Amino acid sequence: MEALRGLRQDAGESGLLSITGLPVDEHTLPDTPTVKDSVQRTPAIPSAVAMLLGQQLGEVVAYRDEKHGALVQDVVPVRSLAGSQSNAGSVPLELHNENAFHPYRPDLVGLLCLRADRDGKGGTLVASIRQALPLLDETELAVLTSPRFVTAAPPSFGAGNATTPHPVLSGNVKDPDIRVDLNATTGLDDEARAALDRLGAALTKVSSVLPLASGEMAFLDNRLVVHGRTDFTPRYDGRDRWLHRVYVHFDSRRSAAHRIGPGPVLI
Ligand SMILES: O=C(O)CCC(=O)C(=O)O
Ligand SMILES: [Fe+2]
Repeated sequence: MEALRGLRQDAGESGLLSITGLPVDEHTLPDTPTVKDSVQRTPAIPSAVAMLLGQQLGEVVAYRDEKHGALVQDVVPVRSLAGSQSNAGSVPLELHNENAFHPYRPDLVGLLCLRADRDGKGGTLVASIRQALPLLDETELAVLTSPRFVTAAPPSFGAGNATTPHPVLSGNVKDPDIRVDLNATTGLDDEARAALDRLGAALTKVSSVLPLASGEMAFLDNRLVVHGRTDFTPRYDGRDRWLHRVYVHFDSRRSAAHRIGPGPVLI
């Protein structure tokens, strides 16, 4: 509990916290889902664990237009989406803040591993802006902190809609927040595009694989950390890699205008 409180206060250099030894029994788990937009709606121990830890940290929220607005979502490979830049793909997934296009993106992303990739290959990639910042120079930082970037929404959220121009780095210049999706954010001019390339290279350089084991849950501070995924080889046989995902907001009041009624689902 102290570690969870610590994450809320300051997520440290790596911007994440990993909790191991959670009650997930790989042998009694059902098959890994294989269909698109799979979610957890019936109670089970792993989904309860993901919810309880998420609720301990803040308010678990979801988005109406993503995975049916369910609070606990499955991250599993789907055959028809194998080549997509999405959590259902199995090609390399580029580094991104979760829902970077959204004005009320999650503060934390929680990933609970039910089944790790059997080949030990598929894994979450993480990179913290705190580690990448020293690799950027003053000129690049000046560009990245200016509103010279837009981020496209994914198809499920009505593709074609892009954000209004936003900075990629904001807040304290010495310890900024990051808002970027290397697959969906574009610079509006040559200088902005060049600075974005440099940021992408710096993040890639400091990125590492988060080796999530079954029964391990990581919470990533989505204001400091971008994440992605390595490629891997799913078999779609019920034994593929399987994560539960939850999103956490620290202040649920802030997104009131984006909520559907009083519940935790955002538009
Ligand atoms: O598969 C993963 O490890 C992460 C995929 C991803 O970006 C997500 O679930 O938000
Ligand atoms: Fe993601």
